[in-house]
Amino acid sequence: MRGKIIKGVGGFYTVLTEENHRVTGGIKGIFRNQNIVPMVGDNVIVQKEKDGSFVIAQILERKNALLRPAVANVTQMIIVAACTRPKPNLMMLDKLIASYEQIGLKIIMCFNKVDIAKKADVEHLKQIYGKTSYELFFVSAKEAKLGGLKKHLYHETTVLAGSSGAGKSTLLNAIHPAFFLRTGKVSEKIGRGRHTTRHVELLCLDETSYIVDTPGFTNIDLTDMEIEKVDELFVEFRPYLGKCKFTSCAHDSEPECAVKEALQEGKISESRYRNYLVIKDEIDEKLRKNWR
Ligand SMILES: Nc1nc2c(ncn2[C@@H]2O[C@H](COP(=O)(O)OP(=O)(O)O)[C@@H](O)[C@H]2O)c(=O)[nH]1
Ligand SMILES: [Mg+2]
Ligand SMILES: [Zn+2]
Repeated sequence: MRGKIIKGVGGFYTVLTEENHRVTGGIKGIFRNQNIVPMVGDNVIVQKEKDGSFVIAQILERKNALLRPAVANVTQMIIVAACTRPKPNLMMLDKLIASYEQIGLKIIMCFNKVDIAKKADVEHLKQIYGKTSYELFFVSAKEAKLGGLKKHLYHETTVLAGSSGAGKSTLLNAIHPAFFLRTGKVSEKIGRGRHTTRHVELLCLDETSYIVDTPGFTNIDLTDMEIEKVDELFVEFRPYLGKCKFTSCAHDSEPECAVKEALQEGKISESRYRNYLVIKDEIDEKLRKNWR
């Protein structure tokens, strides 16, 4: 039988089969010797053994494998940030975006809590991210006003990313109340408890639509980013790359820089441009530390 791993705990995996059954089992002995570790999101072949138990007999080729959270075959990311409370950390947001661009994932931006946001906060975010090519949604998860976001979740394996408190779990509950995700302070308290596990789980909207909620990140690893290629990770820079006077232009203080011209013309936002420079500085600093 073919199926998809939706959960894995202690060497046991729950697989949603194509016949829409949930079966749980371990992996075939030969895998263990080969050091192959199945991941949530893996498409697999499940076998029924003579004793009635199930084993994963084959892992089909992965299209990609995200590390945090550990999920295979992700097709898109929805980056969730609150318009306010907490005030969005645009530096962190741009780092997240860059890290998913690096993997080549499709990105959707979702700004939540419009119900309590000032018009100016919303306009500010629209100004900045409206200059990227990402689809933008301004929503109120609390009031279940999702502005057409839900239809983007079908036939995709979506990971929700963004800092804790942005409203990711509330958003998923608004999309599909049967998810029953813990939200708010309660979940934070439970999250710190000793007995809590933080296993990644694929939530099924339907047989072809999966979503992963994440607890939220605080730091993003930029170590495997190439400093010369950070500009490519900023989508709205791309039309200008290769058009600067110097082929190795870092778009910083060089003359006749096409990226800086686009910035002056307002085609690239100050905020994104500044964060681009900061990301490069941080990579540079890390490289230097490693050399010492
Ligand atoms: N006013 C308002 N509060 C929200 C909204 N969405 C979530 N919240 C609140 O924000 C807090 C964090 O929400 P939660 O879904 O747990 O965030 P997560 O950490 O990203 O999963 C909770 O107290 C929610 O009730 C919203 O659209 N409007
Ligand atoms: Mg949550
Ligand atoms: Zn340049």
